[in-house]
Amino acid sequence: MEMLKLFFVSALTLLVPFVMAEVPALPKDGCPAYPGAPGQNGLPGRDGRDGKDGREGVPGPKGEKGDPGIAVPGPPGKAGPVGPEGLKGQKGELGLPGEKGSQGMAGPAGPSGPGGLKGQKGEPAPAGEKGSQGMAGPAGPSGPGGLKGQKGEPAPAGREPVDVKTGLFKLETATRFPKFRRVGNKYYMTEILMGDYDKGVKHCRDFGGTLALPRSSAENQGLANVISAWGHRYAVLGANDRQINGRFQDTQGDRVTFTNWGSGQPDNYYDPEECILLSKYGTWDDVACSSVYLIICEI
Ligand SMILES: [Ca+2]
Ligand SMILES: [Ca+2]
Repeated sequence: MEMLKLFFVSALTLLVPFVMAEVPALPKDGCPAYPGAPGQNGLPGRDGRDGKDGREGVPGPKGEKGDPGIAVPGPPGKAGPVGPEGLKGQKGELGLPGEKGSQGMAGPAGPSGPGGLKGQKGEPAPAGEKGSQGMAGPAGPSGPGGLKGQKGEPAPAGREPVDVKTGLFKLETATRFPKFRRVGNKYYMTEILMGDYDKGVKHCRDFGGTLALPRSSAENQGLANVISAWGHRYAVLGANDRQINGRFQDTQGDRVTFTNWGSGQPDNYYDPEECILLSKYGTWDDVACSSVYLIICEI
């Protein structure tokens, strides 16, 4: 209805100019009027307003399935939760050797090595100045017997001669050793005991004797024979030069007067050499007091 009304209004608007042109206007002063030439058509009118939307139509039939679209991967989704630990993989192949490292720090010092070999004996020193006169030597051997004297007065009754008693005492002491032998007025005796100087001094003292020390050439040879007879090569003698090098004294502290040094001895070679060995050949050599030889006592 609204649309129809609008239509009539529009048609009337278009017809008005033509109706107005056909009717002659009345003269103001009473003179007849002549119609003029028809005017030109007016300008077309403006477009009317749009009508209202119609009612919604019935949905059309379903169209055909379209062509498959081009798959374009979407953006990556969020990281999922951490999964359980996987199984241990297989051992990989051996890698390339690494570069050579820098030199390490020096290690701790090693243990000290074994002692070196004994050095060669040095050249003999030049002879020293003449020394002062030594002490008086031992008494010489007794001379030939004198003429028989006159008969003296009878001795008073008394004790036994000293030599007999001493001899018995010595013999009694010597028999306490498994091996003993008389040489002159002495007995040399041994338990076939090995030891150094200090052990020998103590051992012999415990038996009431002293460490053997020949006081004469005869005793020296007798003792050398004993060493050999008892199956040994050396014995330690009862003297030392611990107080003054080169000045030997016996176990009582008395200076040793008889000696039988081997060639070049005493030389104090291993500085110090403060004790003495006697070889089975009868020669002496100064040696370290810690040296171990056969211990022979005397009384
Ligand atoms: Ca010495
Ligand atoms: Ca020596």
